[in-house]
Amino acid sequence: MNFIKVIEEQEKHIGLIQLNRPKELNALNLELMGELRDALKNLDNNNQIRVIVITGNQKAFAAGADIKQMADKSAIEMLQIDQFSTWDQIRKTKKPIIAAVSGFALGGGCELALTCDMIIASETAKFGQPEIKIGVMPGAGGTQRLTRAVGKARAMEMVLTGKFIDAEEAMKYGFINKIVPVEKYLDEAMNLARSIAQMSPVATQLAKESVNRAFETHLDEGLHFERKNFYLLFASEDQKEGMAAFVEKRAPDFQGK
Ligand code: CO8
Repeated sequence: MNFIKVIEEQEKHIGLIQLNRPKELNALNLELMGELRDALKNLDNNNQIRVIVITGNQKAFAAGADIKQMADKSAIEMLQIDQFSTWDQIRKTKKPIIAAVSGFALGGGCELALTCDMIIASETAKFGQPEIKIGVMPGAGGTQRLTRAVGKARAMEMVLTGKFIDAEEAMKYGFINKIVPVEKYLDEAMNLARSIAQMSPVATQLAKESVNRAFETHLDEGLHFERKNFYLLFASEDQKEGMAAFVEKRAPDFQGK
């Protein structure tokens, strides 16, 4: 791995990925994205891991796709490189992913944070879709996910002017979970990861899938999907353990089965 660092079990049940191109503000080149896709796949397949945290460094989560790598490409070359198939695979990660964001989360970096399931931001975080300033537009889901997250008027403003918003605004718009002092953003993301890692991984996986379905379908189909997953969980040992533990007034011990 040249552009990311992976700590399989940062602590029990939690996988940590750090984007690691600090000099380029973690600009997302094709190699980095390939490494990220592979790392997420490995963590998703690792039975010991229940939650994944993705972070950058204090100055940047990621300042977007690598502009230098794209600058001279033709439309056909971009089509053939097909970088979005990598993004599609990342989106299919079954385990919950928390983005721990400090500094710049711009363009593809903002889209990557939005691809995660929750965002913990430092008070220095800056989110934006500045692609319009370099003659393009968001391409990794920004026009869709940002719009669902913040509503049409705000998404239009961000996408059409390229303006950055700070953590306070992002919180007000409802697309991040929490703002913390800069020295604590990773700790806070780990705290959130820890609380999710205590739950049944079978239940968290199906719950994530069901919440995501709310953005992909109409209510009737979404409710049907939720119900099927709810029933399915009664086939898990974790459901028996969780409910027995409640009745017996003890903490549950979930095994992911
Ligand atoms: N691509 C390539 N290099 C970058 C990028 C980038 N996105 N961002 C920063 N860098 C490099 C700079 O070129 C500089 O390198 P060098 O030292 O060799 O000149 C180094 O990182 C440090 O950057 P700055 O000197 O510019 O640092 P500042 O603190 O002065 O400014 C900014 C920070 C404001 C973040 C500034 O770097 C900036 O505006 N960056 C570009 C932001 C941007 O436009 N992002 C959108 C890119 S397009 C995009 O994301 C399309 C997404 C859809 C496809 C997704 C596929 C992955």
